[in-house]
Amino acid sequence: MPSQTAQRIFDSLERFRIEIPSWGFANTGTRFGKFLQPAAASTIEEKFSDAGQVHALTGVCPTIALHVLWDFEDGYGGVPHVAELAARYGVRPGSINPNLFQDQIYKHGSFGNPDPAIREEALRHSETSIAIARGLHSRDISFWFTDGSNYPGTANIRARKRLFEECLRATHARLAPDQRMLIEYKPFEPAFYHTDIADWGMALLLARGAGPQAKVLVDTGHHYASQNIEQIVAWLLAENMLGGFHFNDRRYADDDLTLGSIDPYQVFRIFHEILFFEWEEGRRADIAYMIDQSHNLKGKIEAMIQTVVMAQDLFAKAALVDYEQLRAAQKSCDLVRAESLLQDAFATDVRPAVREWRASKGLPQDPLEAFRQSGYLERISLERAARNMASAGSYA
Ligand code: RM4
Ligand code: MN
Ligand code: MN
Repeated sequence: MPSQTAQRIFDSLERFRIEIPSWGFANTGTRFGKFLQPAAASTIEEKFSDAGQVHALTGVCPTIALHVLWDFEDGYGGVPHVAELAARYGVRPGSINPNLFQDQIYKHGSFGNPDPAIREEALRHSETSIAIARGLHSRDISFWFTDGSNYPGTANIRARKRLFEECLRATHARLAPDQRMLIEYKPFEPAFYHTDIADWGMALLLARGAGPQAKVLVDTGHHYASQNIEQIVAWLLAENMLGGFHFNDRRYADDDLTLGSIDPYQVFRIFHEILFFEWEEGRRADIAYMIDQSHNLKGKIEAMIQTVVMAQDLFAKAALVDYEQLRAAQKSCDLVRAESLLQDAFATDVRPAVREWRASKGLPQDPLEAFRQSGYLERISLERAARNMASAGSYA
């Protein structure tokens, strides 16, 4: 491989970090049930331990996203324990994800709920989440709302929009100057008729209205089939409103499949838009790259390593696009040349250089193989099996 290409790959890997979600290590399922895995993590300590493995083997996952409620049973009281686990397992707390959907009170919504007492409760939870983030030196609080309705006429869509604007502004006012709030959108599920924050335009308007520290979070699974996600990314970048990603792949809906398992070229195109923007602007985009996946059939740690490796490969490929030539080809409307520049970069086998980079960092060249050899999975399977297999496999 010409050394210039290898150098570009190395440079791209030096800067690429991706956050893994605590919930990706836990038993999860579908609406129809859970398939229990003997090695799944069920405590916050086990999640940190598993995340620590992924980071130790890949070197690029220094932070773990945490879900309030699932990871902080005692709310703010859990902060010292989590800080201690972070030190012990070598991964820092990353984004803090409030949970405004699970409690019974949220049946008709949280920030969009017509009942002021429930909105108050939701605001209190958001405040706690911000305090947890501050206590753990986490910058980002990622909000995902399930708010919406299932049947026409049952909700006042405009009134709920106003309520969201108010509550998001109130939440923004609680942020410390160095914190950000990320607003995630999703077209449907669990609401099936209307969702209050259904797409990137709604998230963008609400983030703008909330205040300067609010940005949009793009979950790649949260789009209608065949939607052009990289265009959304390009627009959000141009508006300085892209805060971060939840990466996953999908075939039909919000499937939370392994990144790049269905359409790696799309992930490449997303990375390309970001790197092209950075080259043109001469500055880094401040983006939190995060994974939001749940593997109910694959081994969880293996799938997470597979995801991270795929993300690195695709990011490195995107870094190989020749921007000078691309700009010239776009200007002169040389369509085939312009398109080929992307295709050539995508077709480059970056894996040998990525392996070399890992070796240069003292990391295993093949993190998945290293994990399989490590004996970690066998050990935790023995330790956790009895508890896991005794837990509920059904949601009924
Ligand atoms: C949602 C959304 C959120 C995630 C939950 C578990 O579909 O993607 O980001 O926290 O799932
Ligand atoms: Mn998500
Ligand atoms: Mn999702």
